[in-house]
Amino acid sequence: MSKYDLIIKGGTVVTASDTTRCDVAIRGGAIATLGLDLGEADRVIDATGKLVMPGGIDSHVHIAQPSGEGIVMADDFESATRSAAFGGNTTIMPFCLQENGKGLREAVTAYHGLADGNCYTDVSFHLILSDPTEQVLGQELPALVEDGYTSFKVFMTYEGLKLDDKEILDVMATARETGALVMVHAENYDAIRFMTERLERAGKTAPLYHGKSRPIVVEREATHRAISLAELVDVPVMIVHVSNREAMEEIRRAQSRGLKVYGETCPQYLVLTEQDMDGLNMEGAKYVCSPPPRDEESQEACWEGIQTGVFSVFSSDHCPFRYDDPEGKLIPKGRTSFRWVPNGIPGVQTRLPILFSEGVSKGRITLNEFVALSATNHAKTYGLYPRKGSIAVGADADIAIWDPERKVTITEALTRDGADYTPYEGMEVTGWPVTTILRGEVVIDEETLVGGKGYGQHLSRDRSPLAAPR
Ligand code: DUC
Ligand code: ZN
Ligand code: ZN
Repeated sequence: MSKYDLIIKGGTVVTASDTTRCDVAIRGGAIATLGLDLGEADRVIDATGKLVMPGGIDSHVHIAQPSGEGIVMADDFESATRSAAFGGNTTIMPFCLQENGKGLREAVTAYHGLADGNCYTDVSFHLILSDPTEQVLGQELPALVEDGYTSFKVFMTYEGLKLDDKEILDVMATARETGALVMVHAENYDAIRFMTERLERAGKTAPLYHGKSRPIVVEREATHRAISLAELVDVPVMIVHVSNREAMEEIRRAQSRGLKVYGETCPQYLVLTEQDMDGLNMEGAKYVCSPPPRDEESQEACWEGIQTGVFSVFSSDHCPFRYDDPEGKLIPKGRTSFRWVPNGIPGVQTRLPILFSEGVSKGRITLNEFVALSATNHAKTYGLYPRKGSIAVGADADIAIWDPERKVTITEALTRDGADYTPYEGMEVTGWPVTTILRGEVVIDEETLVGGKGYGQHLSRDRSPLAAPR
């Protein structure tokens, strides 16, 4: 019998802190040894000339989430996790949405019904609180945190999802008591309603006006308010999907005052702009997401936030709808106003190639920063570390092997999610994940799917030290 199940030989191992020429030996799904001349294994993968990095963790994706009457999300757990694996990911973190008037536990049970046995990667659920009743905050939530659902998202906008400030304070207080982390979608609901009504009255209803209805000030104000509420409660907070300088500066200022305020940005804020929503007919709907893509200055600001550590996590906010589909972006009501166009774009597979190419290959970030932003910081922030997010003895053998020189043109044909388009069509990237390994099992082998659906598991998480009050 061989000493190991698998050895990855000849590659350069990159973690958030180190870059080392060594081999990786795996046994029983975990990393057993790092070194040279490790001996025999059942299988050896030659990674000469390649980078051996922790499998990506995407801590912000939406799968099979109810999204309004007549609208259906493009992915189920099978297609989303398949696409994630092709993109070099080994864990993704979708949301369990509490539907209004219903309980949270009910939502969690329903999502497990959809996910269990259907995943190519590991998954771990966040919760979305839309109805924080006394029962939910006093009983359901503490029990769920105890069970390993240690983070939840609140929305400051959207009909049916939006919480008012008092409700957010109540949720934050519960997070403080239970040790969970609150994620905030920061946009001002009333300001968006005000702008939307004015634009519609002026006949400005095309997808382009989605961006005009929620300008930067709307996000900046809500970001400031969310941080202030968290400060009042003395609880850490994660501001998700930050799109521009003003919101980024709010987070930076809070961090410089010693507050535990974390920031996330996404590919759409680095490479798309508002102009993408200005397509012929309804083409612009393909890029409608919230917050909306901004302008080139905002892209620069997001890079600055990445380079200076204001943003510790880089996620996709994968939220896929088919384009050419009356249950997707072309829902008939969407032609009457941007307000009805489903918000969200696909991107779980393209997140890391875009960050690698625009970041590492173009010299904006180091390889180690790439690993921190793509995996390690997600694991640390959300209570998966040290089991996930690094290449270290004893950790799960979750590994992506990258060809740093490989040039690829992103196309719809290449993306393996359930959407019928990619917002990054035609983009050329340098650097591509070729092999993805989940807990020692090869899922993607030289760009071919070989893994079994159902090997992916749900992960219950610890409370993160980053979620503890100061
Ligand atoms: N917020 C998200 O986090 N994802 C998609 C849509 C939205 O508003
Ligand atoms: Zn959001
Ligand atoms: Zn999202």
